[in-house]
Amino acid sequence: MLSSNNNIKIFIIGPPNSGKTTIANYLADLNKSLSSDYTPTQGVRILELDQIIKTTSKHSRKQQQTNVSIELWDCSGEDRFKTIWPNLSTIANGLILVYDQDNRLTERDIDEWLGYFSLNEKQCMIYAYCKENNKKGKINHKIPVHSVSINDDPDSIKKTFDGFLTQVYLEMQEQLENEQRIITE
Ligand SMILES: Nc1nc2c(ncn2[C@@H]2O[C@H](COP(=O)(O)OP(=O)(O)O)[C@@H](O)[C@H]2O)c(=O)[nH]1
Ligand SMILES: [Mg+2]
Repeated sequence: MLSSNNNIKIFIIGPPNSGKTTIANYLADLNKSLSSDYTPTQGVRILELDQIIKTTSKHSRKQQQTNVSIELWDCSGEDRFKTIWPNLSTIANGLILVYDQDNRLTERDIDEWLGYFSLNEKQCMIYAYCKENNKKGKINHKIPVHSVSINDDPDSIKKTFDGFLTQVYLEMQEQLENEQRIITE
């Protein structure tokens, strides 16, 4: 199926209470103050944001700007909702796994979380979320792991997200070109 490149769906998954909703709200410019009451997300909530992606054309080397609309799918981390993920994986363009650095995941846990979605490495990113200035819980994985904190350095969340978005967009473009090549061959 040919996909439109201007609508990008990014799924945010990870254990309950790890910071997924906080990060999604921050990226969508919703609320910037933290509430101490924890309300687990039920199922999934979708946040929409518009953004400009800057890339360099492969052919002319010219700078290009593309307006994209992004859907952030902020998913519940509870086990009972995981069964629908393999189906949703067909519409996902990118996947962000968030874990709390105080409750770090093992490499195997990470593979299990990412395994619900059949996306390639370029379509995935991991946030090691830090609530209390503890930057020790970052683990190594072949998927890039970014240690982030909303209190300490919120800009790094935005910066790493923007970089990831460009990577996802380029990957979508490549997949679209491959689909078009197959059709015209
Ligand atoms: N102290 C502190 N609490 C935080 C921070 N970020 C998030 N929280 C709290 O951690 C809890 C879980 O966050 P949430 O984003 O809802 O996690 P989710 O279940 O992964 O969506 C909430 O009560 C947040 O207010 C932080 O930087 N510092
Ligand atoms: Mg949540």
